[in-house]
Amino acid sequence: MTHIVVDPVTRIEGHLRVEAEVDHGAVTDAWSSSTMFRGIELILKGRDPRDAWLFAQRICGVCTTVHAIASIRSVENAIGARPPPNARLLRNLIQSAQAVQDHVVHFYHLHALDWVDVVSALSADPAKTSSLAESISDWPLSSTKYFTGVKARLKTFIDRGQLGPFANAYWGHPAYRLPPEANLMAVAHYLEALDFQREFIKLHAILGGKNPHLQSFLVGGMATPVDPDKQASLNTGTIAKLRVLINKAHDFVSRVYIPDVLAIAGFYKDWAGIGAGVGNYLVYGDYPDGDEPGAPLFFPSGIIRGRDISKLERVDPLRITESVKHAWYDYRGGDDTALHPSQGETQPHYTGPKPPFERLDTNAKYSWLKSPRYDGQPMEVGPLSRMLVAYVSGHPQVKKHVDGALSALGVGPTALFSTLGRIAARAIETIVLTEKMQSWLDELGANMAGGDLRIHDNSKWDPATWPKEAFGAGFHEAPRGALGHWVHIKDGVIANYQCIVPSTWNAGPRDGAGLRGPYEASLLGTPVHDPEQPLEILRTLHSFDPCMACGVHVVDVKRREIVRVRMQ
Ligand code: NFE
Repeated sequence: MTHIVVDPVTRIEGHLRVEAEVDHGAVTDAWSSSTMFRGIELILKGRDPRDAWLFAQRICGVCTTVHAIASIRSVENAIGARPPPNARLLRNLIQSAQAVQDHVVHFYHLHALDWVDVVSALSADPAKTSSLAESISDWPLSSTKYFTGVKARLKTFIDRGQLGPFANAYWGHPAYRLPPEANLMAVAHYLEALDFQREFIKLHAILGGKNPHLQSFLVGGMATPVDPDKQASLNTGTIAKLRVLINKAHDFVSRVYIPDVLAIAGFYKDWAGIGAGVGNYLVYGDYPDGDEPGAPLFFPSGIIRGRDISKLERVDPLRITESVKHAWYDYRGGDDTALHPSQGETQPHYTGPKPPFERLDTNAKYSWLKSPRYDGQPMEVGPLSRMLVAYVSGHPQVKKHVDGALSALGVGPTALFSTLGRIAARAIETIVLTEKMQSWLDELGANMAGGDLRIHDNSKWDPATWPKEAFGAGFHEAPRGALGHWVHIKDGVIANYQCIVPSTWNAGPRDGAGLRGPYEASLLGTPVHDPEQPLEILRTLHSFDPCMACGVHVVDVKRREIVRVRMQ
């Protein structure tokens, strides 16, 4: 039995530590620990709820926008504000752009190097790489000359000993299986994806002033003026620019991202049987396709339990609780209570070992993440959950792409319950969104052309119109999964605020009943060829696209004052 510590897990956002027991070449137990503390809930107390989104959005710079949207929805839910159709469409466009950019960056820049051996690409034959690329896609950057250039660029990097983004990996590890030509093709697309994501996210700059942390949200609507004929508004010209960006995204995703995922997956089909995890999938649903309460959601909500895709359960958010049995927090009612987020508490209390330390005491508290549960059960959230729930709901676009991917790989739907399933689901979600974005843009253009320029409902803007006390919940499908914000407003200010973010669902520690969280459960049985180079553990962890910054914030263990900020 070997005890492995992976700390920090790199190529993620934030700080994650994983400890695992390995016996006879496979993981027999695992513990996931987030090593930073988030304090945004405490910062929000006493503030004007209309300002909350500006603070909440700073929870993370990777899934920027998502906490703004969840926050605004929670406040709108509490005070009864209803955004007009144009605001819904602007939000759908901003959210979907966020997901598309985030998923492309995740696949190429955070995850691909677990499957692609960059150093092996140096021995690739550019002519054979060109034939391979042309056999899987009609993407124009595929000539022998092009790949010769990429190879030379890579060689310059490596000869200088400055691996830059390619440093700190397990190059040459026997678990890498791609031939050199596939590795070179993937490296070329890694570099292209850098340019793609920078260009595509201009959509956020157009709709929100900047990226990250867009500035155009507003409780009750949006602050992006729309008028086909005004220079200072979103007008006919900017709609045309957005259309170009969306078309280019669809092009890149359908001709590069999807073919790469299928090509790489073809060499790693055994990973369709590894990394399944808890087998319960939770989706709040998102992208409203109408303006009345209860309007259909483009990605439907639902729960699948025990990998049973013959049944879909309705989500009841009142069944959500959080446990701090193994998290560095106190609850007034003690460690054995589990609280609904509307009654949630954030009382940090670090009781772990003093750094530097070798091992966490995993029988005690061991993470800054709480353990969210639904009906007391751990739930996986994210693109795989969304695509499973949509697939089971009979969503036509999702069904088309899921069936296409399964038949291309020659596997059945149960292959989705795996590390590879998460990767494929993320790619499928990206193509489905790039297809759908056009229609939201069309709808927005048509509204503007028809003279509907409303972007904000200000009937609830004045706190005098609010109840003396109100509770609200805001739900959103962030790139990494189901996100919820809960707000309690009293006398016009925030009395309590709680967030349960996707990475808390997925990366949280064991709960009061000792049940493992999704990361912990998904690592069971993972093969580990060499405990000194736990590449396989990274594969499964990265397939969730971890973001600890969303789950936590910043702590200085010596409690030194780093900066003092005075707010008026
Ligand atoms: Ni910081 Fe996040 C997303 C949220 S966390 S990345 O997506 O919410 O899982």
